[in-house]
Formats: sequence, C-alpha cells, structure tokens
Amino acid sequence: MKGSKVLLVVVVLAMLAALIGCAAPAPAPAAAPASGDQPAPAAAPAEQAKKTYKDLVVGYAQLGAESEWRTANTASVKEAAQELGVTLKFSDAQQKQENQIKAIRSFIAQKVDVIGVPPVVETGWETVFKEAKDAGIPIILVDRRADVPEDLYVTYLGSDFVEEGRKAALEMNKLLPDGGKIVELVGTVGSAPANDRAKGFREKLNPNIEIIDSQSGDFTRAKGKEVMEAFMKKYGKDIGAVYAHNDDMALGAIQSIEEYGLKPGSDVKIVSIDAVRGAFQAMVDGKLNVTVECNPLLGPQFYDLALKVVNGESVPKWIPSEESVYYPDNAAEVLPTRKY
Ligand code: GYE
Repeated sequence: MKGSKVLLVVVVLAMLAALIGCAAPAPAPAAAPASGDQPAPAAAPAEQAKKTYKDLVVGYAQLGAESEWRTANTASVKEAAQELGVTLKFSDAQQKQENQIKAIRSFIAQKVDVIGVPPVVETGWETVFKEAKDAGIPIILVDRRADVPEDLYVTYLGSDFVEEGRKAALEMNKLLPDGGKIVELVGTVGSAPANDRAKGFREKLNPNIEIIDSQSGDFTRAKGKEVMEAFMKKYGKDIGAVYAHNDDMALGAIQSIEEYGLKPGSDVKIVSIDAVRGAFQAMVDGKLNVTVECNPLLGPQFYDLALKVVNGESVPKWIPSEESVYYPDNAAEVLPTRKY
C-alpha cells in the first residue's frame, strides 16, 4: 500500500506540474503591467529623440575669402549659426585644396555631426569624403559641386552655374547685336563655377561673337585687373566686350580699361556674374552693363538641411538657388535693398 500511495503522489504532482506548465503564459514581447491600476509602459522601444539646432555641431570648410560673394557667404554661414544656436567650427582654406582637406580631417577627428564644404576645385575629393563617410559623418556640398560618386555626399545646395553662363551669353548677344570680339576672365581653374560658366556661355553665344582670349583671374579683383591689363595691351580697341565669371574680376577689369584710356560700359561692354553690391555701384556709375545673380546667402538653408540629415530625414540630391539678372536702369533703386 505504501508503494501505491507514493505512486499516487508522484502522479498527482506530475499532473499538477503539467497543468502549471500549460497555464504558464508565453514570455510576453513587452513587459506586461504589474497591475491593472498602473499606467502601461510604451509597447514599442522609446523612439530616439530628434536633435534640435542647439544639439548640432557643424564643421564648415570654407574655401577662402577671394571675393565679395565669398565674404557674404561666410557672413551668412556664421550669422545663421549664431541665430539658430548651432555650434559652428569654421576654417578658411585660402583657396587651397590641401587646406580644405586638412580642415575636413580635423572636423572628422572632432566628431562633428555634419560637414559643409564648397570644394575649391571639382576633382580630388574621393579619399577624404570616403574618410568622412566611414566615420559616419555626412558631407553637404555647399555652393560648389565636387566630381565624386553620389554616395559620398548627401546633397548639393547651390546654383546652376551652366544656366548662369547661358544667361550671361544671352546678355552678351543683346549688347553686341552685330557681333564682335570679346575676352573672357575665367574663375579659379578647375572649379565648378569656372567650368560651368564657360560651358553655358558657349552654348548660347551668337556665332558672330568671337572669344579671342580667355585667362583665369582666380575670381579676385587683383588678378582680374592684371589679366585685363595684359589683354588691353595685346588687343586694345579690338576688344568689344568682356565676359567675367564674377563681379570682382569685372571690377578689376574696369580699372584696367580706364587706365588704358577707354570707357568701361560703353567702349568696352562688360557682362559678369554674382550681383554683389560693388557690381550695382558700377552699374549706377555706368561702368558695368549686366550682372547675373548668384546667391551666396546659403547659411539658413544649410543648417536646415544639416538638421534634417542628422535626424534621418531624406533630402533631395540638389537644392538649386533661385536667381535673376540685373541691369543699370534700376540699379540705383535696387542697390539699397541688396544684402550682399
Ligand atoms: O561666383 C565667386 C566666388 O563659387 C559661386 O566663387 C561661387 C563663386 C562666386 O569667388 O565670386
């Protein structure tokens, strides 16, 4: 009897164990509330908090301080950072690619959230952009493009330089309806704006207008003046007009034309690009015929994009700037309203 009692206890215990086993709930995917009265914790893991401008640390590898345009661009980038509360690390590469590359590497070492860069020339960026990518730091191209595969930068914020060149040619065609000989002051050799402004211009220039010479003035007033001086010596009165890739070079050219004894704006027509205040003043003075606008005030849009990018929002691959063309007839009226 003793043996069967033990067996019974064992069987009952086994049945109980089986029952408990069946009744035990499967492990819940999320922790169940301990009691019905307590507020239930969120079912899904808490979403990552979005960053705000105040959390954002940005590196801006500025290319230089070569023109009025660049000065306005730098001011816009610095002022917008201050207004929004973004922490900005800024460097000036003095128009040297190696300095820009060094700045990008130092931003990577400092683990900034985003790097903004206007590449001084188009080529030679793959290695350093790849380093940023490997470190998980997005690159935003601001103002100038780089010739790199699309996965090495998140977006390009800037102008359509080919279109600016086309607009400049249409203006040149109007200024020289019977054709003529012109010279070209080219921007920094190998830069996107110099390459594209040359290309767009040639697309639309009338065939009766001949570009007799074309030299780089590196986007600066001093170099523009120097190159124009040489052109005046070489071609003199044969030059009907100048196409300058930016206003600063046009302003330098104006000085050389005057020193040669001709009148800029009438004897020698001038078409340039940027629409900075200095160009408006030259139009008011009758020394410049047209300026095609290129907007440097990219600071606020740059940070807007940077924030979107760090918060994982998708952004278009290119955000083009909106721009117009300005003439002497209303330059005096427009000048006081110009912000750069
Ligand atoms: O036109 C010129 C400057 O990259 C669009 O650079 C910019 C150009 C601008 O030096 O003035």
